[in-house]
Amino acid sequence: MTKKYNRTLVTSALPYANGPVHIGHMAGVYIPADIYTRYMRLKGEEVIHIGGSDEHGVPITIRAKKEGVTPQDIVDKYHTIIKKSFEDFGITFDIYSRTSSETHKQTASDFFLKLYNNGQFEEKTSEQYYDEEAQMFLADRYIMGECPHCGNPNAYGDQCESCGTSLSPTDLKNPRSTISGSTPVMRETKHWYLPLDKHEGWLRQWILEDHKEWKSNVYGQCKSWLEMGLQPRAVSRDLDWGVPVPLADAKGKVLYVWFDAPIGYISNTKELLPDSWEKWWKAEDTKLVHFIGKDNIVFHCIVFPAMLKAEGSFILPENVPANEFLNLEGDKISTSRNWAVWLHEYLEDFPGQQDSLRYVLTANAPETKDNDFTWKDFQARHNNELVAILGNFVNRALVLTQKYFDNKVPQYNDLTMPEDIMLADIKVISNRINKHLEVYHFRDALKAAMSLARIGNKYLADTEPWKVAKTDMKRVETILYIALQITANLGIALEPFLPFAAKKIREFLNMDNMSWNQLGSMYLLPAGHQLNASELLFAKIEDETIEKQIQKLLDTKKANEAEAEIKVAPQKENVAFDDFAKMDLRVGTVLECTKVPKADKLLQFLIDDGMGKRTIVSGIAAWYKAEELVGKQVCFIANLAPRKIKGIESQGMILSVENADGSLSLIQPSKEVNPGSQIG
Ligand code: B3M
Ligand code: ZN
Repeated sequence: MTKKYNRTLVTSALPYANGPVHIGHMAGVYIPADIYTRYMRLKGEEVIHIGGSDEHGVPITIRAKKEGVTPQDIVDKYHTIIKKSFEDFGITFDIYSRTSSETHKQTASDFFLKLYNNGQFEEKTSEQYYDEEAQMFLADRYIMGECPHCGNPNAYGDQCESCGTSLSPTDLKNPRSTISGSTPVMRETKHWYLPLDKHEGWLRQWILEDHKEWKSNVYGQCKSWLEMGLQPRAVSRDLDWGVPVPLADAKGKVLYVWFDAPIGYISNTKELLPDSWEKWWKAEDTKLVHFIGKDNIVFHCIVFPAMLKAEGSFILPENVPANEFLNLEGDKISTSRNWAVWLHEYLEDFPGQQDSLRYVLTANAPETKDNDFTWKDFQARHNNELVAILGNFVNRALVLTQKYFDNKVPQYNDLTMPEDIMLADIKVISNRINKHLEVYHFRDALKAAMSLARIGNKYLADTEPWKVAKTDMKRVETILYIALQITANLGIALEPFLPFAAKKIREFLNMDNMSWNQLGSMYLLPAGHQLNASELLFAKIEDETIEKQIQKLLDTKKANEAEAEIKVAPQKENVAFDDFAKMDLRVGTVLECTKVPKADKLLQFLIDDGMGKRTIVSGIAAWYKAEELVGKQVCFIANLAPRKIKGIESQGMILSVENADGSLSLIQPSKEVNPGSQIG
């Protein structure tokens, strides 16, 4: 007996605010969540869709350090970009908030404290790498060293990206801190752990017995996690970016991002419904559905449910219909390698064509296994399905009505045999769309919706109203009456999938209201109903448009390969400190700078070296204009024996660094110093 729910709470994974959203996010999480939410709304169900940016975690702090900004700068930038992308693509959240909000910090803190005060955590002291220079404990991604498996000198503390082995920091040889470069030391630190092992019993029952209906990819992953046996999981980290652990003896510690992020669903609901959020999260007649990607299954089916159970007052998810991954042109989508189709960039190249991408990402969705997005397939599906089937049928039905009946719905006469069968088919299709949507089979649901257009095209091809018009207009009235009812059904059926096209169809039909339970009816538009002017729903995508996209990816691949080619020069032999101390390194101010005649690489500097003036010749003319360096400060070796370069006596060497692409950039003090200051 299926349980009766009075409301549905839809959540979709909170994307990390350290980069834009791409087609993998959309296919995996956000289009499915939006289809389901729109469907529930269309049915008149009480439903809310909760989303937001996940703004904590080490990747954000690493990006901030790399860009020389604060983590808040990073999340502010990408939260805005992500939010706009979702709006542009018609992903209908009831709220899209963020985990750096005050409401979230308070909610996550309170949640932690309730579990802490109820003794739901285990406290453990363990040894962790500490950077004495930076005076901070090092999260796994802040430690690099030699991979014990493949010798990669730049393996991370949690994984070696060249052989893929997952590691822990103590596995690394010659570990070094990515913050200060120094060798980290082990130091004791205390953290709080959620004892998942203690939740194993009820999780087994709840998932493996009570939720056999979950998608096989989700059920299977949970089963293997449970068979491996669950371990206590840390819910805190030594970091300065995140929700502070609300305990007196937790200075410098924050909630682990995967503890605080799912609580973001709750805090965002609180923001949306300050007075009534609890019924959505605590009443047994709420259906909670999490839309996520497969890498988040353990957090949404095991960790977060254990947190909710330990807290004691929350409901648990009814379903977690996670999708698998979408690849791009046969390769894994990767933010760091820029191997992605970014939503905001797609819209720059394909303005107003959100539905083409929504269509292909749904028709090709990785619902039970990883799938691949190629630009050729995108073009083929757009041209052969959206243009040739959907757009073509709608256009013919409307153009013929304009031509024969002055853009008004014609009379409806007796139906002969062929229509009866076809009309029955339309009813069957409408039921099929509902059935697929109910169980999150969005690919099948979209295919069923598109079959309405296929039936319409076949009907017009079989009845040929343009020929019949010569002899029997009564017959043409019936044919076009039916064709318009099918068009009206498309204006409803496509709403969850292609909201922009569905809206246009309804506008062409002058269909101001639309109710989902009318789907399958052949009486949506009464005879005499005035239609509006119409236009083509979709234009063909030409080869050169696609070639441009493919070329863009090839350029990215080349840039990645070039970067991968970069072999960092091996470290030179160690030198004794005394030898190093013989070098006299100084800062000087550029008084004059000119190009050396007939030497396109050389610049001649006159430097104020604090002791007087000196001339130095340097080979950086390819990368700097002489005039832009006057007044700047440069680092140089003062006691390098003078030598003649192109007849000019050069007294020392100006220091610059050579990048992988061979370009040179000057080494300069980060602040103005007195000329002649010594570098040590
Ligand atoms: N920020 C997204 C990811 O793993 C992660 C989801 C959190 S949902 C609470 O890509
Ligand atoms: Zn390795």
